[in-house]
Amino acid sequence: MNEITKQVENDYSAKSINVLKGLEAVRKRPAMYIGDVGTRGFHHLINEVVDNSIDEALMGYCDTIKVIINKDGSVTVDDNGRGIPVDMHPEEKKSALEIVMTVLHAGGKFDKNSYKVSGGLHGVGVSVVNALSEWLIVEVKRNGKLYRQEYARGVPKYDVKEVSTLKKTENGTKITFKPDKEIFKATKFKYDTVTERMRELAYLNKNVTIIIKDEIDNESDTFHFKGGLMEFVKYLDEARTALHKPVYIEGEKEKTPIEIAFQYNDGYSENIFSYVNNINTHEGGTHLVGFKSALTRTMNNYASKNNLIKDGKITLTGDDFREGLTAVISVKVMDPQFEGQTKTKLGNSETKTAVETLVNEKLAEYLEENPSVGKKIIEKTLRAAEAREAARKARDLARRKNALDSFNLPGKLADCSITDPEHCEMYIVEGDSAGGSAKQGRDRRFQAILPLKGKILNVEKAKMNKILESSEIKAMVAAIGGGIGTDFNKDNSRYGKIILMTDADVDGSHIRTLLLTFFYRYMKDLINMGMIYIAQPPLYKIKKGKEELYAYDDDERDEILKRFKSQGGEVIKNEEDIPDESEETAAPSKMKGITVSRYKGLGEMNPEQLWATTMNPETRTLLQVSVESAAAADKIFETLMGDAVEPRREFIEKHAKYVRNLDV
Ligand code: 0RA
Repeated sequence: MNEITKQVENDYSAKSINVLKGLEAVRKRPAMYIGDVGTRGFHHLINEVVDNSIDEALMGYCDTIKVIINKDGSVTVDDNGRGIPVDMHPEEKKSALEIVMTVLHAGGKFDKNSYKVSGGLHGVGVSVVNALSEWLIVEVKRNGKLYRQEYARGVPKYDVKEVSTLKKTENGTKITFKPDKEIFKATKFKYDTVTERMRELAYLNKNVTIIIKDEIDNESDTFHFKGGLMEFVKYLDEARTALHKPVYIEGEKEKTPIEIAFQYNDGYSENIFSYVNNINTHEGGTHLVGFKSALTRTMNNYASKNNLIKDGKITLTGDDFREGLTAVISVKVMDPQFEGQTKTKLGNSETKTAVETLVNEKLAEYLEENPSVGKKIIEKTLRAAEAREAARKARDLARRKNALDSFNLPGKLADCSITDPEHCEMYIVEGDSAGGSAKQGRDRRFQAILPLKGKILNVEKAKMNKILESSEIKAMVAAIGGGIGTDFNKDNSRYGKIILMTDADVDGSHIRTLLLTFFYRYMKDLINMGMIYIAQPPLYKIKKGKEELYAYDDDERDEILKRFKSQGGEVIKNEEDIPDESEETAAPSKMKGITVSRYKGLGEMNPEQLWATTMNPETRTLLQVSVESAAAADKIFETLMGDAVEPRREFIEKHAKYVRNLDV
């Protein structure tokens, strides 16, 4: 062997070792690459693969993406893009395909000029999915041939091989992977979770058709929206009454492709969703700032030019122009800089100028051509300005009475003794009797209890001044202490966790939805920062002799019953309608009897039981409320709480089987 080949050999083995080290790093700390190993990270695997196909589509090479949840729990993502290159890499002596599939962040090296993401959790590359999969198979159609390679936990089983010759020049990439159960707790992809993102991607990329199929639950959908964001906005406002057809703006400025659609409805909330390279920028950023300032400026110019503000005293502010506004802004940025606490805030300053210039230009044009829409918007905005004035007065009045101030804590709040918010939590409890038990059962050092009487106001249908008159809402605002609405500042929250504890019945879930709607609309940052939780009280108490166990769902109850029965017990008292043959042949009242009782409300538990089952941090389970897709959450609240009856009926019928544990 001469010197040169030896050198190559050494490099080659060194590189192989690096690949293994890379895979090991991903498997050791998966959360660093995909956020977490819970349901979210699990579903993120699909998004990661689909994002690569979407990148192909963005460059105009791919128009159809199929996502299939297979019977064995694996997922196939199949696109008709160019196909991952398969040629040999001269230095590494490996197929480019193998490198893309096994080396962290290798994808970008082959393909520089695209709108890819830098930073954040997206765009880590398909090699991460490979490393976290029990097995993965990639098939590439390219150069009139079909190529294949398989991997086990990221390690290739064989070199890339040519499998067959294709008749015509078909191109594409097909990736099938099975998430590794050594890494993920979840094993089943939820159709609705996957669908939500696929629908969103189809709205954001109007040239793409996305087909999704679930071979386990036999569901499927095809998404293709010719109208792009125009249709997205209509979909978001389906349950609202729109005042006009969506305004649609599309163009490119400073090499930044920009697409925007918006419309006004007869409601009061502001719903603007912004995206950069298909990623939801929850915290907004320069593209959003550009849009807002162009909207305010152009609309104000239009109003004064056409003498639409008769009362000289009124000035229309940005907030006025966003009341009842539903908008989606999508930009494609070459080198996006993400900032903010969750890295979802765009920082590129040139993007502000780009969006602002385009909207100023196109919106002015649109208003000239559609004067009736312009007039309607200005009228709506004038009413918003009047309501704002009324709300300001109501807030001032409430403030003067200190009603919203945490200096004046509500009487029914049982506060905790520690004051460091990071260690404090507040339970919002349905009803005075459960509130009483919670007050006695709690650890008063760090747990505060705020009992609420029955149903709170539906904020989806109320204006700010009405909201500020509601005593239950005033109590929550004062107890939390961070203000409300545009004034809200999560850093002033007196508690790090706010836990909703409602009964496990229809009323309880309604109250919970009302509370979540309130937090989503008026203290959204608490949700963004994961500070809102839902308590999980048990559904059953199962007793055998002195032993008492709690079950949080039917499966757990059956599990416990099975164990008790195997120890020689028989159900003697079944207070619930449990289909159970042993009920018929109830045992004589011997010691071995089992009692099953169902908790109908929190109030049925005594303070000790409530502590042990639901409040003790060592043993309780809490559900953290997160907004996976803000657009989807908005739609859920609007549909469940809004005026339109038909979409609500449809929604409930479609989701009837999920509504029991509907998470937003
Ligand atoms: C690297 C380079 C090129 C395409 C791709 C990767 C690619 C990756 C994935 C993942 C799923 N589908 C995909 N399709 C393509 C460019 C290839 C060229 O220049 O022809």
